[in-house]
This record gives sequence, C-alpha cells and structure tokens, in this order.
Amino acid sequence: VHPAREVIGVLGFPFSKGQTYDGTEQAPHYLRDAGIIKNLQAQGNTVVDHGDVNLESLPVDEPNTDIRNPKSVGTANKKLSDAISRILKTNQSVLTLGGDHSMAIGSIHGHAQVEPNLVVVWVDAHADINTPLTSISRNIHGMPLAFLAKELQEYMPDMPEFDWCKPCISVRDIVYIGLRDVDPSEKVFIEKFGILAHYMEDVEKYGVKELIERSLSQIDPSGTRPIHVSFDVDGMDPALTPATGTPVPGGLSLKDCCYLAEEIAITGRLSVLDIAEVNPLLSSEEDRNLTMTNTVNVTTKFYGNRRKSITPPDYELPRP
Ligand code: B3U
Ligand code: MN
Ligand code: MN
Repeated sequence: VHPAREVIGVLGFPFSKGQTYDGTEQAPHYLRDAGIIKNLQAQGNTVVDHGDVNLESLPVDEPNTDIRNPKSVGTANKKLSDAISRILKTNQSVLTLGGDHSMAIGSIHGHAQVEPNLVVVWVDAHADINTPLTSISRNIHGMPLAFLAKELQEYMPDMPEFDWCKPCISVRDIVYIGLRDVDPSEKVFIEKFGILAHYMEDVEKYGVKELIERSLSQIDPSGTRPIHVSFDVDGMDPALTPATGTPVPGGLSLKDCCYLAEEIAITGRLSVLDIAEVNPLLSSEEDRNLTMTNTVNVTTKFYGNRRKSITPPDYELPRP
C-alpha cells in the first residue's frame, strides 16, 4: 500500500525544443497566471510551488541533425527526471507544467525511479511512440514512449545525451485515450505489442466511463498501482484548447476530460500529472485564455474538484 501523497508539488518545465514552435516554454508562466495554483488551494489542497526546472545552460544542437535538438531535449529531461524524483521522495505528488510532450521522458523516468510499479494513462490525439528511425516530423515530442518502454529498445538507436535514460516501463503499463492521429509506424507498434489504445471512435462507442474502468481494471486489477497521467492538451478538442502546436479536430469533450479526471482523483493514486503542449503564442488572446481556462478546469478535477461541487473542509454555515 502506498502512503497518500497529500501535498501537490508544482514544477514548471519551460521547454519547447521537442517540437517545431516557440511558445510551449511560456506555458508554465501562463498556467500559473491563469490561477492553476490558487484554484487547487481553494478546493482544499496543500500546494508547494517548486518553480521551474532551470534550463539556462543546455547544450547547443547543430542545426541540421536528423532528429531535432536531441542534446538539449536529452539534457533538459535529465534535469526534469532528477527534479521529479527529488520531489516524490518528500512524499508530495507532482504536477508538471510543460513544456512540449518530450517532457514525458523526464517525468515518467523520474517517477519510475521512485515508483517502479507505476501505470501510465496517456491522454493525447497522438500516440507519441515513434522512434528516431520511424519519425516523419523529426520531433522528439512524438517519441517519448519509445524512449521509455523496454520492449521498444531493440528499435532505438543511441541518441546523444540520453545515456541516463534507461527504459523503465513496459508496453503493458500504458493506456491511451483520445487517439485520432496515429502514424503507420506507431500503429504497427500498438498492434504488435497489444498496447491498450482507445481511439476517439472508441470514446464515441463506449464512453470514457466504461473505457477508463475497463482499462484500469485490466492493467491494475488489484487497484494499488501509482498512476502517471500524461495529459497532452491536444487530446481535448481544439475548440476547447486551440492554443497548441498540432491541433486535431474531433477530440475529447470537456465532459469526457472532467469525467476521466474525476475518476482518476477518486482512486487516490495519482502521483504525477503532466500538462503538455499548451502553446500560448500560437493563437489569439481570446483562444489563449480559453485554452488556459479549460486546462486549469480539467487539472483541478484531477485533484478532487467535482462537478457535483465540493465543500471546503472548514466551511461553516452562517447563523444569525
Ligand atoms: N506523430 C507525429 C505527429 C505528432 C506527435 N505529437 C504531436 N504531433 N504533437 C510525430 O511528430 O511523430
Ligand atoms: Mn498530441
Ligand atoms: Mn503528445
């Protein structure tokens, strides 16, 4: 049995080199500005803000490498991994504010050093399981699960500044939800390894409620394993989170995301949540605000906020 992680440690990862566009490095700032911490506190959580991972002195990548920015992505994620492990060891849970989704390499790696038995719930339009050899985009944010899953290592070339990153999860520990833009290579990996993958059409057919119940009881029948949620905001419909680099129409609704988050909260076993791919520089101010509002709303649901409403523990009814 795991000790409850009652305090939330917030950690910013101001990083964008895992993909093409500037801007995701500013997401931690915008999310804090949108009140992510205040909202969590207002619903009765104790929150410690650990600030941002210091990414000032990263190695400079050559401009025209096969894969975009491997050295800076490797080095930044090593720092993230260490920071996550350090916070988890103080018995806090971690809310990681990315950053592009390459952040999952450091985040899950750091988590696994402390909780080797973790399961991964991957909310995303994309499967993010390309290898450097299968990637069409050359962006490492489309590859994190290939770095992390043991079964894929025979397909992985050595990458500079990734020596520290030892695969630490199995393909059997992963469940996807929200998929709707999967590359042929990724589809082959999903099928070959039988990864639990819920595409948008499955969400349509069965609903998030049934999918999440079924998948958690399949990968964790005893209901005891620590949970890592890696939440790419492009899993949500772009009408809700337009400020992101690779929006794909037809995504998860706010209701889907709230339900998922509420169910995860009820388990009491969420130990790390990543919020990835918010890009405040890619949209109008109005769309940016909308993205922040919806992202903050869903995030609070992972930590106990309920649509059926919650009463703060110290609330007292006024008497005349
Ligand atoms: N699968 C594509 C597209 C993509 C992945 N993640 C995002 N886009 N955000 C790739 O780049 O590997
Ligand atoms: Mn995505
Ligand atoms: Mn992603």
